[in-house]
Amino acid sequence: MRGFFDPRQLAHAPAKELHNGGFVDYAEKPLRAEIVSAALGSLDRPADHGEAPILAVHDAGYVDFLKTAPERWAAAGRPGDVMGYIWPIVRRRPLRLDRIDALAGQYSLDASTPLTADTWGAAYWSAQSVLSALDAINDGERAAFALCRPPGHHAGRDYLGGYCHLNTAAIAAQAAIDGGMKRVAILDIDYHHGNGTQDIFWTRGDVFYASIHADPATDYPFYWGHADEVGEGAGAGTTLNLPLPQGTGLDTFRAAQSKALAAIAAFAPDLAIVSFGADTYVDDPISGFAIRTEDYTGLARDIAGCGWPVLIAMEGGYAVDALGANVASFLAGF
Ligand code: OKP
Ligand code: ZN
Repeated sequence: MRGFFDPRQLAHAPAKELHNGGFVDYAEKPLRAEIVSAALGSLDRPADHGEAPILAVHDAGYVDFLKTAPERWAAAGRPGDVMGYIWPIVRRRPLRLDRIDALAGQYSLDASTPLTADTWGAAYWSAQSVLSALDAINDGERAAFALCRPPGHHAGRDYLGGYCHLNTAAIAAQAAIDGGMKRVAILDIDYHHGNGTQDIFWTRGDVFYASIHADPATDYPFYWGHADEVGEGAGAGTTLNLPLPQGTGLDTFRAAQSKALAAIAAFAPDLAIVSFGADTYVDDPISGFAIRTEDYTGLARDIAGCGWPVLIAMEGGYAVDALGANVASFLAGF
């Protein structure tokens, strides 16, 4: 299987994140990608597809914010990474404010996703990696892997969050459709619900979003991923949320995945994109499922057996010691 990764994706390295009322080391560290890249060996560098496929999904003002916020932050005399601390949840009036703190609130979902001067470049090449994986599928590969880091599924059209800036799965899905595919399915099997992907395709009938994740009543992102969220308008019925309790192991997870695969089969996609997070692993430090390294191969086989071309985009996975083996186990199923 061909895989894609660019070393420029490593440069994004925020110092700390806000966690449980204090600052801790940033969990989404460059080492994650180094370990996966080393475990897989031959990953190719992506081609540069430019900004157009990014702007086909993301708001231009938001993209400008990602590019310019770090220098504006520094110009305001701030020593650390860019982090919002006020969120315009009330939205009383459509104000257009220019103060960096106001913009950080407008364009972010949480305070666990700091920006550095290297974030835009890393996110840009993460998006190029997923676009090159799509190229490989268009060239006839049945499966392709993108080592996306930073990850993408929490990023919406105009917001960052959950360690994510550009929604790589969404960028690939939109590019596939713009390239002539009629229907694309996204299967999100990261431990966390992919709120950004869901939001982006909420009213779309041509992109099916199915997610298996920890119950948002107990886990991030809390406000998305409940079972009654099914899409609206032309997208009514093309969102499927299967929340599972903390402690979920292989059997329950696999049964949920079979349900998702059956729903996707009924949708008859031209392409399936898997948002793959290895944070369902039993020893993941920030998650609570109980999938074991050897389990990932069977889960991937179930997906491969459906017969669609499959693009695998990396999302989370924070147990760095096991991350290489977990990703290799999953890809072995294809
Ligand atoms: C990203 B992905 C405070 C809690 C914030 C954010 C979790 C993001 C997970 N540290 N945690 O889905 O793996
Ligand atoms: Zn996750």
